[in-house]
Amino acid sequence: MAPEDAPRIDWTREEIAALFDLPFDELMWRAQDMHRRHHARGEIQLCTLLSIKTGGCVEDCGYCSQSKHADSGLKATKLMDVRAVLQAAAQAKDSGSKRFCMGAAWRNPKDRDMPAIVEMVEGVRQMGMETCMTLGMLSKSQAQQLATAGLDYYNHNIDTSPENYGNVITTRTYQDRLDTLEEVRQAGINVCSGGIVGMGETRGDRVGFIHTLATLPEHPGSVPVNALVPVKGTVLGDMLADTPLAKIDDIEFVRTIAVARITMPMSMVRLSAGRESMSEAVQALCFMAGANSIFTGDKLLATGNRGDSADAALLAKLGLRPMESEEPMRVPPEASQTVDIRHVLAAEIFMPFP
Ligand code: SAM
Ligand code: DTB
Ligand code: SF4
Repeated sequence: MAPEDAPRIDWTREEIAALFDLPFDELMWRAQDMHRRHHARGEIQLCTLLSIKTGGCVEDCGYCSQSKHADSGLKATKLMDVRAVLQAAAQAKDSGSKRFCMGAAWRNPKDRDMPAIVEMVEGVRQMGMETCMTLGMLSKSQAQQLATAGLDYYNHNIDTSPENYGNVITTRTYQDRLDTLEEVRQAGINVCSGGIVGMGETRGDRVGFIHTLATLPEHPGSVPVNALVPVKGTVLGDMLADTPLAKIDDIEFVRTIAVARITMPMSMVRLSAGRESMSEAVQALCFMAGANSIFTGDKLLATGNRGDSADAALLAKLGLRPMESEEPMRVPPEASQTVDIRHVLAAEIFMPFP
């Protein structure tokens, strides 16, 4: 790796703001160039999400339909049965998913939940899929139990900048989130952390959001960037319904993806929630900007998603391929300068989903 490509964790806010300020074509060029240096070009990882415990959450995240504080009408459920989770995972594998993410609407897991959670991780790993869990805050011992079970990634988002955080969530602090990320890292589990744009935050908040992630002791292996899905009955969903102008500008969303790619070159950048209402052209720009993972299927956790056939058609239209390997292929910079015949061949024989 060329020295200028080594991941940096000393980014300043000024440098990140300057990236956001670049002319759009220059920003896109730099992001795509960085992407090709570190990732197999044209490959998108397909992930499936399953809500293993829905609704009734005591936290007050202003975007979330699963919070007890929201008036979204969502019915709370108990933790799913291990067998049902493994059945859903088997179906996801059959439809081509390489990564299975399990999410629970908890502030944190209770110790009595851990044996079932561990069985879920072990079962999904045995199917050969990458595993990710998002269960809220973790204690050291819970992080260690998940690591021992073989969990690949733990998702816990910082969601926004430190300054904006208190406008979105009051029941746990930014530091609580960073502490959980540190427990996860120390347990040896890959960190998955990102956030939401389109919550009425400023450009400065988006700079601060990326700055927090890009200056962690190690970059998160995975960075989900969600576009707010406005849900009626949530603080932010209602705010957006009342002030439609607060909706994030499409180009600004793409810029956020590009800056994430440039500042965290090795990370998977996941184009996560919000694709259902995103045009295909904007999604295509996000892939050009370096997003290389999506959630497939017609449901995320509690909200809708585009569905497999629409996504298969989009990837085919764009000539993108579902990622085969579990981990992104690290392409040495020298190789990225020349045409790699494997990609050409793969593109020629590409069939959308298996
Ligand atoms: N309860 C756990 C927690 O918050 O850590 C795990 C699940 S939670 C649903 C995971 C993430 O999904 C949140 O941190 C947030 O970034 C994202 N999210 C939740 N609701 C969303 C919405 N309406 N629109 C966009 N992203 C959302
Ligand atoms: C993340 O950052 N996005 C995914 C995953 N992590 C768990 C979840 C998005 C949830 C969107 C709203 C919902 O369906 O409840
Ligand atoms: Fe609870 Fe997670 Fe929703 Fe926040 S985002 S209310 S912690 S389920």
